[in-house]
Amino acid sequence: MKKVITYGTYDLLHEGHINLLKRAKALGDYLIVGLSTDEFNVLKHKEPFLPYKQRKIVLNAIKYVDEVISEENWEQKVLDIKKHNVDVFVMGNDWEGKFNELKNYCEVVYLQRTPIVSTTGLKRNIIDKIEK
Ligand code: C2G
Repeated sequence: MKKVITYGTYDLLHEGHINLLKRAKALGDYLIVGLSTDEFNVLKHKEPFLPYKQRKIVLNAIKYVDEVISEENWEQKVLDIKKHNVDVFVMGNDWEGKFNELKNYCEVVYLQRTPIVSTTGLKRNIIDKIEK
């Protein structure tokens, strides 16, 4: 079984996230998502709308996702790759080149980001609508 892993905050799920998860799953048979905890998002300078518990429920409901683990720090990826016998590490190409050291442990693939869509943009649309 070919195992794929990817990481992210996955707040306010949108087409870009789904496109990434769909293509990541297509690279193997089993997709693990390392979901950023609320505490790790503070380190990432991100303030998700949804807390980790809710973001995990949403991800677990997606047909491309086979397992969700917590992402608590920048350093855990190598341990995760070894622990879960991961064959492919995938990220959107906004991270192009940032995780190349993982090539010592598995294949590293950066996939084209879906243009235009972003959680930040969604948040702005929601706020604009509320303020109207
Ligand atoms: N993504 C995408 N297209 C978009 C938006 C996001 O392909 N329009 C991808 C990102 O490239 C990433 C994944 O969807 O691979 C999750 O996006 P985020 O939740 O924003 O992830 P991020 O905060 O970048 O966390 O250790 C890695 C970090 O946890 C990555």
